[in-house]
Amino acid sequence: MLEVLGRPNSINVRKVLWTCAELGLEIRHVPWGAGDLSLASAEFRALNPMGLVPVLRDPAANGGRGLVLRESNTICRYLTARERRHDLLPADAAARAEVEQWMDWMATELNNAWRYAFMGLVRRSPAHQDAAAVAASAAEWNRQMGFLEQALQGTGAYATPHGFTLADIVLGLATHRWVMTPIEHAELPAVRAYYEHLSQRPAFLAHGRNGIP
Ligand SMILES: N[C@@H](CCC(=O)N[C@@H](CS)C(=O)NCC(=O)O)C(=O)O
Repeated sequence: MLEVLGRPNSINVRKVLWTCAELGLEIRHVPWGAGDLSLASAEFRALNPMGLVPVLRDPAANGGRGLVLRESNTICRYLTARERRHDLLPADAAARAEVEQWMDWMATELNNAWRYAFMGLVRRSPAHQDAAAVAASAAEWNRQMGFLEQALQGTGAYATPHGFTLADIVLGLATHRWVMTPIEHAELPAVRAYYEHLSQRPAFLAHGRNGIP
């Protein structure tokens, strides 16, 4: 059976859990990084020397020799390709690139924008309590979310014109994080409507809009 390793309050783990649910995959979920399941342990480092979650184990891959994979976006793309679900990740190169540019943007520009404010306000990290830096991070976070607002105003529904895709899984989780973090939020009506629209999906309610920021 497929195994997804990683604590469920990690946004990167939740990308994989939500993707598995959309694909209808039966998985074993082991919450490494929570409780006694230390990411510093030799057992976990043998799977990911970088000590980060998520990790996917697919024992049936590579002709039965198995596959151990890290990097949340790569795992989501792998599972989608494995299941031949071109609705979630188009086969057409141009359409696929339109999906992937949002996945890359979320993991780089947007993630960098929210890090300080999120760590300070939600995780209450002692190293992220400088008020000016929190305010600057929140302002940049709102500015970046404005790009999603523009896109959603154009499509009227999802991030790309290609229906619900992997882009919406990563952006749905990012939107949830933005909504749940106690910053002064920019007025972004299309983003708010997107959040409600995604909430019609049971997998988003289970793995995204589930009270965990
Ligand atoms: N680029 C990686 C980032 C993975 C990552 O930063 N994971 C965090 C959780 S969201 C982690 O494992 N942090 C270490 C910890 O929890 O101790 C990915 O997308 O999978």
